Amino acid sequence: MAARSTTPHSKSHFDLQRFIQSRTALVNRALDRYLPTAKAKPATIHKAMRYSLFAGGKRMRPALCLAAAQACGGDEAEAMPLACAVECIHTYSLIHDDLPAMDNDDFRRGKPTNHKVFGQGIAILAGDALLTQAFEIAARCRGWARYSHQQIILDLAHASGSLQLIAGQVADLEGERKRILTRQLRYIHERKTSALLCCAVRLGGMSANCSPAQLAALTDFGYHVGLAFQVIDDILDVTQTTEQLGKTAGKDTKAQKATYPSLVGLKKSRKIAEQLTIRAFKALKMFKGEAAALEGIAEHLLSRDR
Ligand code: GRG
Repeated sequence: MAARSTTPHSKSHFDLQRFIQSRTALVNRALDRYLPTAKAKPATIHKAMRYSLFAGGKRMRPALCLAAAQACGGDEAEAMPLACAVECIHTYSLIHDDLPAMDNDDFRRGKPTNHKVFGQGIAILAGDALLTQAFEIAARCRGWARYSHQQIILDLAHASGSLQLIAGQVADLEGERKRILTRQLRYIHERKTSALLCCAVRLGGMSANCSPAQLAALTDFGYHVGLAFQVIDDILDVTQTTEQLGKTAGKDTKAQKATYPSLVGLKKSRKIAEQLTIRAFKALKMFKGEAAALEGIAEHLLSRDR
């Protein structure tokens, strides 16, 4: 893999598997604490929220958030509410994305989609509730000398609002069955995928009271990793099975959606994902060895098979 040759850390120095496993366990425990219990009334909505949240997501956004805090010398526990808030927003977006009025999918995270189990009304409300819950959780962070509560909440709201995450989804919906250019595809990827991923990285840095230069580097890293993530997602959609992905494979082709593989082919798409990852590595130069977890995750996201 081309990206590996530019990675300053070999896998022998950093145990990524261990990092991901341990942080996933911590994030799951924190999410369980932050959310109302499944018995809290009305139980249906809390069961539905928990159903999708604990369905087996890869937890890559929280991992990136915690890794960014680590890279800036912060305490990962301080970043935890922000890591969990991003995961709640991500899960809400998946629940809504799967609805019949959107991407109409029956399968997500290896299980029937939320609306298949709870019905469309509850699925819409579960998504809404997770979005709201995210801001309640984020409000629990303490705020830092350089980054106030207000700035943290603004960052999260901007990434998930109508100029970013939602804008990407709108362009995605409107682009179906249309011929679009790579420039327009990049616009969609920047918003529907990269914005929230980048926000996770930025919030991790902010929780460590990072310097403005560090925040700029993390933003650069998050932007490029986010784009690479979606290119790989497009590739996996046409190369993997539904069982491997835990979500319906081949959906993009069926919906006649423009993707990197459909526009430039699989080989060039892989090259683009590698180049974006190399670009992301370069952004981490200033961390001089403190960003091993971020580098490891970026490399893992490039070579992932689900
Ligand atoms: C407001 C009605 C309404 C809908 C919002 C914003 C939105 C719907 C959907 C977001 C669009 C979307 C699904 C983008 C794709 C991002 C992506 C590649 C998600 C998959 O992420 P993974 O692979 O998933 O990290 P897991 O399940 O592992 O967490």
